[in-house]
Parts: sequence; structure tokens; C-alpha cells
Amino acid sequence: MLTKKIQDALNEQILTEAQSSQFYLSMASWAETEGLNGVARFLYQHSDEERMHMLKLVRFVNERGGKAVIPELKQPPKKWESVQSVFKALLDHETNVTAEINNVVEICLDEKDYTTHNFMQWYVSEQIEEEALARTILDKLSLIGNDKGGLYLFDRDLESLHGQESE
Ligand code: OFO
Repeated sequence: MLTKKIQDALNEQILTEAQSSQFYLSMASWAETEGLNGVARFLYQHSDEERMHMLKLVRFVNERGGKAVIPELKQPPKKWESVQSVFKALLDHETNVTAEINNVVEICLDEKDYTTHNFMQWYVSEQIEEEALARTILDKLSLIGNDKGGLYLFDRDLESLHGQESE
């Protein structure tokens, strides 16, 4: 059985994951309308992954005798200045998500809920990968700068990069 404190923390995390999914969905849609099909594909997949992170939490809360809350979502931004600003926003967002996950882990330790603590370790590792991937992408983008040909190749590369990531 989950304590109220843990249940609240997990429900808060459900909101974060749902909001992440919505945020990346909006980025994906923007990229698609800009003709950046590789970037769009990467972000659509990323959005789906966040939804999966949310669902995993929903199922866990309910299986442990709690009640998951499916939250209302905020409208994400509709457009971005550049691909660079998209990935910068993505990395900032993921850094905040990591802090929130660490907070849930801390609550688990305070409450001595080792089962939820164990469950949350999956999210801890996932964040390491996601932040590293976002940093790699931003490094590539800073090499490209304003070079349109470079951006074209980056867009193509991203399709294969994410293909490997999601396997
Ligand atoms: Fe992007 O992370 Fe979920 O957890």
C-alpha cells in the first residue's frame, strides 16, 4: 500500500510525464511544418516515450492499491525560433524532470518505501540517457551553426540516431 505522501508524489510525476509528452508533441508538430522530418520523427517518438513513462506510473500506482490521477494539461508553446531553441528547451525540461525524479526518490527513502524506490530507479537511469542524448544533439547543432546544408544532414542523421535509440 502506498502512503499518501508517496501517492501524491507519484501523481505529481504522472503530471510531469504527461506534460513532457505534450510539450514534445508540440515541438514535433512544429518541426514537421518546418519541413524537418527527421527532427519531427525524433520528437514524435520522444513524445510517445513520455506517454509510456506516464502510463508506467499510472499502472504502478493502481497496482499498489493507490489511485492514479489523470491530469489536465497546459497548452505548450506553438512555435520555436530554431531547431537549436527546441533542443535547448528539451534539455532544460529534462534537467527539471531529473530534479523532480530525484525528489520522488528522496521521498521514498524518507517514507522507507523501498518498493517504490526500486521502481523509480528505472526513471533515474532513463534520465541519464535522455540528458546525454539531448547534450549530444545540442553539441552537433552548435557545430552546424547557421549552415543550412549542415542542418539538412543533421535532420537526416537524427532519423537514424533515434532509430537506434528506440531499439
Ligand atoms: Fe524525458 O523523461 Fe520521462 O521520465
